[in-house]
Amino acid sequence: SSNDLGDILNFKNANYAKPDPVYFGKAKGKNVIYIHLESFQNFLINYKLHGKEVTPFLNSFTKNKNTMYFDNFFHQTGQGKTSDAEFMLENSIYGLPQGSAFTTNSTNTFQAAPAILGQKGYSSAVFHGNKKTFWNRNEVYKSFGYDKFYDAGFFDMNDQDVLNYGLKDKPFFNEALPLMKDLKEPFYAKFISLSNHFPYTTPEDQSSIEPADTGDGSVDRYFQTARYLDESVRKFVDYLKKTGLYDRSVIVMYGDHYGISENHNEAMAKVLNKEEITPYDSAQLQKVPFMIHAPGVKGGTMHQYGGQIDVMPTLMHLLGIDTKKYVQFGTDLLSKQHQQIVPFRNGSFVSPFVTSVNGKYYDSQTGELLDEAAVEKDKRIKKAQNFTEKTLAMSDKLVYKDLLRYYTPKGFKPVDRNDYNYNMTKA
Ligand code: GP9
Ligand code: MN
Repeated sequence: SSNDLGDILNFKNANYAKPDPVYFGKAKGKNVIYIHLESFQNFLINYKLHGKEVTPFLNSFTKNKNTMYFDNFFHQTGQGKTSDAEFMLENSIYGLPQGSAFTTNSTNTFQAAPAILGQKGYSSAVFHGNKKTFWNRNEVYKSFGYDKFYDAGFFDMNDQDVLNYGLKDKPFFNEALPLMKDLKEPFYAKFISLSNHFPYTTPEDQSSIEPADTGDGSVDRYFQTARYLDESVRKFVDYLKKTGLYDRSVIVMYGDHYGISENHNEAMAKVLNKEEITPYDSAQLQKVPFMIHAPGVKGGTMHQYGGQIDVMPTLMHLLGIDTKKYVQFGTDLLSKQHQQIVPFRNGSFVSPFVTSVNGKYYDSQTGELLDEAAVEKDKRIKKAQNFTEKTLAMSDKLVYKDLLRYYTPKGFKPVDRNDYNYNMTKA
């Protein structure tokens, strides 16, 4: 109903965080290159196994002078896994409490990043070495306004190069390079990697690091597939440098969700050199890397708390597009008004002061469980819990009732799904 929409518009207006002029428009007109780091958790960054860095390239990228690396950044996905991450990054709207919005609500009205940028002269494309129907991408990308979708049909899916869900990352990035020549600049392009995915199988002859020795196979191999991803991305970025694209593009890297579930806590305790993994540790383990490399922008390690819901407004503001008129549930990480409360899909949340896990609260700095009196005393806790519940409920209502049908931001042209099809295959 119009009341629902009105509530949501009020809510988003109240939560809007205005851009910081230091960053606003600093990447105006640049290409955007998203690199999706499959199942990549932040603990891998700077982790040493057998005395060696697991992901030397990504580690160095976090320290690049033009990279902003967010080290308190969390995934917020639910059952929709990869698709939830994509959904949040493209829309700043939460994935659903059950299932995946990609499958249940693919024909909804959205005001997604490719559509907004498309109306500012950007072309857009997704590259992914799996069938286009997986996660219903070929349908939902139309609603997002993606011009092109280079799925498995564009790649050489020979037996040797295919593993698990699809094309291995090295041939994937290699074969994507010539396809990129078709993209009209400025472009908004997303590269979804695949090899670092459960059950983390990498042919032994292709791994340049020994497995870990916890005795839990998937945990042990996780380091090897992460190294493989690291090498794949290094080559890709080298190419971007060679062609000059590196200087004309914002490169955004993000982990989509955890790789090691709580079923592997025993092995993870060994990996992290802890006696046990507490519920607090589990929540903190939901950190994934988030990096923005923008030419001309001063980099550094940023400690503000945030999550995937915040990516779109952050990026839009860097590109010089104010998000005020759009319905978005996250806020610009670089804004002074950014809310450092990171809701998880199950209603728990993290923040700099408290970590909430299934109705229990822990001090975020020490990991100590807070007793009822302490929770009662710190008024911020109840407020943050209420905010978490409210923002998730608003977001769900918006998706379930397809409410953006009734709201067209001024100057935005609604997406016509008929303008898009991904039936082309490679020549
Ligand atoms: C499939 C890939 C993996 O194409 O993106 O999805 P996930 O299993 O991680 O949700
Ligand atoms: Mn995934």
